[in-house]
Amino acid sequence: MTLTTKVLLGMGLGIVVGLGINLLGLNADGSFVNTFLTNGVFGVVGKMFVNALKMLVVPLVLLSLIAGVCGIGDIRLLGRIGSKSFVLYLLTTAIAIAVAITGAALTGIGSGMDIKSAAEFSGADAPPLADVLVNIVPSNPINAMAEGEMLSIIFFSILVGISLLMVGSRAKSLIDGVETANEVMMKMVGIIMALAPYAVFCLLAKAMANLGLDLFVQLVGYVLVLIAILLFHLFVVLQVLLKVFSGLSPITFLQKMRNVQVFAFSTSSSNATIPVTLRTVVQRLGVDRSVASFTVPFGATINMDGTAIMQGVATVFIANIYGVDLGIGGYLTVILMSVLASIGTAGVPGVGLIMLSMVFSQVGLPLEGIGLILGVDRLLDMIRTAVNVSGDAAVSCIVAKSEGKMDIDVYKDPNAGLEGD
Ligand code: DAS
Repeated sequence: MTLTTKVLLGMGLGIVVGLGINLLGLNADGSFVNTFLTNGVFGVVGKMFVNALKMLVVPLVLLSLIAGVCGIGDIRLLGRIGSKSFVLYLLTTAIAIAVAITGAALTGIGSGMDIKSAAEFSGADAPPLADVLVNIVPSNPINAMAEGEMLSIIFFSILVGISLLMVGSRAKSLIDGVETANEVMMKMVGIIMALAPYAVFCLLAKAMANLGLDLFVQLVGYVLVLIAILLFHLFVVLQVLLKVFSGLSPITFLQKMRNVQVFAFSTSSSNATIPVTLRTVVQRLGVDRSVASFTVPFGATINMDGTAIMQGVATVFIANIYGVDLGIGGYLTVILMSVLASIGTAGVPGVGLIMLSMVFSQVGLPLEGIGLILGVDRLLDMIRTAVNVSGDAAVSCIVAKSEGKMDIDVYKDPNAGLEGD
């Protein structure tokens, strides 16, 4: 049984058990069920899992960013191709998160839940945006890591990566060490995510027992709005950008990207999909290998439009659920955090959720809110990973076309790259 199946099973069982407890009236304050199950076993296991997610954030961002920047290999590559793809990746992610927040705010998902009456959480005020920008440059990087100041950690990590590249071959052993440490972090993410089915059961059982059908209906709204915005970004935003910036046919692009999207959907991992993305972008879409071999892995590391969309929608949803008014400054901070968080998010299953705890911390939302959406996240991760890799391929085409490093005949040939398939 795959992890995805186990998580979905945990989600279903958690909802059934939690709703059963709620509807049978077994969750009265002080009752056995409330004391030993809802706020006992379920609460403890859920909080331990959320803590484990938080535990991963700092080392994961630090190492995956340094390794990602070092992965560029040659500082000179940061020239035209590097800067064009970097700007386009940030642009698509910023558009994604802005559309996500606007769309989620317009739908009002999560509103009307008086969850504070559960006396469980209260959101602090989001820090002013000016303070957020000042804090990007840490006065003490070690303290920033200890305090989980993520913007500072992201700034410091990128600076370390660029500096390692500038040192060149003498830093090779250190770069190899960082890359190995990053692999260790990926294994830790895998271990924590393997526990997700049990945590999902406990978190959803507790949430449903305390909040009942209202929350279930709100969760359905969250899933539907998020999927709608993900599909809008994939089939409208990315295709308009492809057409406007390269003149290439969006229909051809989507037809040829289908296999890549299916692979990304089934693995929930941009990194695992890199070989498939690379082969398709070069052999089916006609992008010159010298461009694709940089833009595809670079995109898998720093470009996560689907993840940023999830973070935007989840932030609006949880802010509404807990009655926290983020205000314009708060949402601008979320946009900045999500764009930067997506840079620091490695392309493996579930890391978008781990980065979400970073976004929540920055804007003062209760981290326990992650427990409410954790159960449905695995399915959503599959869809947003397909969106992530599509963004990587679209930008690769735009950059290659602008550099005259694209074989248009291959792009237009429906059978290109299918030899031997
Ligand atoms: N699964 C991640 C990826 O590989 C995205 C995420 O976790 O949001 O792109």
